[in-house]
Amino acid sequence: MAKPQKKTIITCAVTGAIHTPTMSDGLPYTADDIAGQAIAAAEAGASILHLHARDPNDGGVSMDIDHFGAFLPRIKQATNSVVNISTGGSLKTTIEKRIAPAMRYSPEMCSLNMGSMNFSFHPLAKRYDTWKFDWEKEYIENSDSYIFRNTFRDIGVVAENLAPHDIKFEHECYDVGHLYNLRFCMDIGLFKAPIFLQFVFGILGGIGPEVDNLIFMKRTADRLFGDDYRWSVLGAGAAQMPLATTGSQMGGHVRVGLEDSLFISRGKLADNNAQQVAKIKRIVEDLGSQVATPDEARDILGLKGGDRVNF
Ligand code: KMH
Ligand code: ZN
Repeated sequence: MAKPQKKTIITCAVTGAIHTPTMSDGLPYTADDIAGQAIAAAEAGASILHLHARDPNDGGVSMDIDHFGAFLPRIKQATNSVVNISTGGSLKTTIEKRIAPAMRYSPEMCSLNMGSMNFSFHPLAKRYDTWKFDWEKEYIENSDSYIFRNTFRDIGVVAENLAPHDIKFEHECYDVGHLYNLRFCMDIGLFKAPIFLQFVFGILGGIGPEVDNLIFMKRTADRLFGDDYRWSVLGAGAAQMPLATTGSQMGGHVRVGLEDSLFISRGKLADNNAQQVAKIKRIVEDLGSQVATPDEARDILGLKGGDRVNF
């Protein structure tokens, strides 16, 4: 009998906030555009939508529950997608503010960053002369002195406050040490298997986007978590499509979206998120896998179900 084809989950990170200023017209920041692009990404093949909110007046990072509330119900009505709310906030937001949207809307998933780190994108400031909004240049220039704070206590605050909501975390691991942080958190009972790892490559401050590093992260995860984990690959910037392709061939799931790269190919800005989703879907299918539907993603990750969210 033929072996069933592997199902690959595509996550689309639609807008971002921490390190994605608005210098591409393709990047959505109003509720209408975030909802519209999220729905189109779902139609193109994304079964998980990783969502940040932005202030519609200036495109700035927002953890305001009303800004999330302006697009979440619309996405739910129009798609069967799994909604994943970010707890990343900006590099200046407190952990209490960062969990407020997930507490209010109780999504099936939310992100959880697994360690404190430098998280810098200051080299970008030299590449642009014009900015859409006043805050962007200074925010980007000063990112060389920001610390993305995710201490063990912060991780505990997220885990304990969100535990009653039965939310599956997208554990974002930007370096090998973050896998060990997660193992420690599991040993003290903060998270239950199966866990979902997002290996993040190419952030300045984290591990670089080389295939060797992907293999190293995967081998380390195998050693620490055995069979009790699912995993996905996120390459920032130019590494996005190549690493997603390699990761999918190694048995992983993939994350694309304008949050992590504004481009669709070398030097060419993407018009929208759906374009990137369609591209990785084409690649995954051409290489012999199938793309998971939202219900298949729920099954693979052990999610609580779209009827148990609060929006
Ligand atoms: N864009 C990722 C590299 C979060 O939302 O919690 C960072 C991120 C963090 O996705
Ligand atoms: Zn994010």
